[in-house]
Amino acid sequence: MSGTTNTIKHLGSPLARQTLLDKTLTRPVAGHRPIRILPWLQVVKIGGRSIMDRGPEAILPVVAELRKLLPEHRLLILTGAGIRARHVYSVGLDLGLPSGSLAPLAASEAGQNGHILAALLASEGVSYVEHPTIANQLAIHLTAARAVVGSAFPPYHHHEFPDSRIPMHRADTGAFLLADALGAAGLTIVEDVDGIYTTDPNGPDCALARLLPEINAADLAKLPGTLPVDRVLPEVMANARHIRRVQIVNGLMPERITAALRGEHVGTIIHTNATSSA
Ligand code: GWN
Ligand code: ATP
Repeated sequence: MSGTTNTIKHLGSPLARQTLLDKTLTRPVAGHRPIRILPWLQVVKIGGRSIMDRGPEAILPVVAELRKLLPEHRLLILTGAGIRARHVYSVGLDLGLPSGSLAPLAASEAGQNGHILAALLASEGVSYVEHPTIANQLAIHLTAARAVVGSAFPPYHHHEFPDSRIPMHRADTGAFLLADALGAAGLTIVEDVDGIYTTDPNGPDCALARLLPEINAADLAKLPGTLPVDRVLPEVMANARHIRRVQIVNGLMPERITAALRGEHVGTIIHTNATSSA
């Protein structure tokens, strides 16, 4: 053997020689629609303040409805944070904590609500699963049970964007990011109002509030005033890869959750215009 044989293995990669910042160069490689990891999964986000904080009066009918849904759908049920997170925000803000420190404090409240909901569904084989389990072992858990419960809050922790002192990526955003990344069949957000109104139906201008049966994410981003979902949600929706529509329904009328999962229009539908462009 001569000893001069070149044994270096060259890895051909269409992205090797170019900047990842130029979309005209990355699009031919990265512009395809990603696979749907769990295309049969329905994601349901249950409001922390709007449902869980109301106690048994609101929670038990929602639990009964979810229980009835199990033979029909496989569910990832995600919970929001609610009033305890608002309390911890105010304590933390008084102490000068940055948003990156407030984010995990609020997130743990979303997890607690999930533990509560999972306990109420445990007799059906439903468990609370941790964030790392959702990331890595969701499929096996959903093979063992028709549904699992998790925290809707995204675990940004100290990576939370410092744009505002209150963490901007909260439970609605976390639920959407998961549903879209998993290529789920749908996302339903359960609140205590019939959907998105032109102005808060429980606010000072409630007499002027008009329900918006549907709206696209770009128009929602421009809607002035408050929303029943995270302000940043429509901006995140602008980059949706799979989820084309999200429906916001009133969980105080729990039968609307079932109707929404069957594709009926019973709340506000937000259209995302999901595309495959890079
Ligand atoms: O603790 O209720 O998961 O599923 O964002 O991180 O702040 O953690 O910092 O697997 O990893 O409090 O401990 O807590 O809600 O988030 O969890 O019981 O590292 O199962 O340990 O990404 O649950 O918790 O709060 O979701 O949203 O141990 Mo909790 Mo949450 Mo449990 Mo989870 Mo965070 Mo883990 Mo995590 Mo932390
Ligand atoms: P979390 O899960 O983060 O705890 P949540 O989703 O349960 O929160 P809220 O963030 O309180 O609940 O959102 C629901 C509330 O938003 C409604 O009770 C309503 O009063 C209020 N709201 C504000 N603006 C609007 C709007 N434009 N249309 C509808 N509801 C609105």
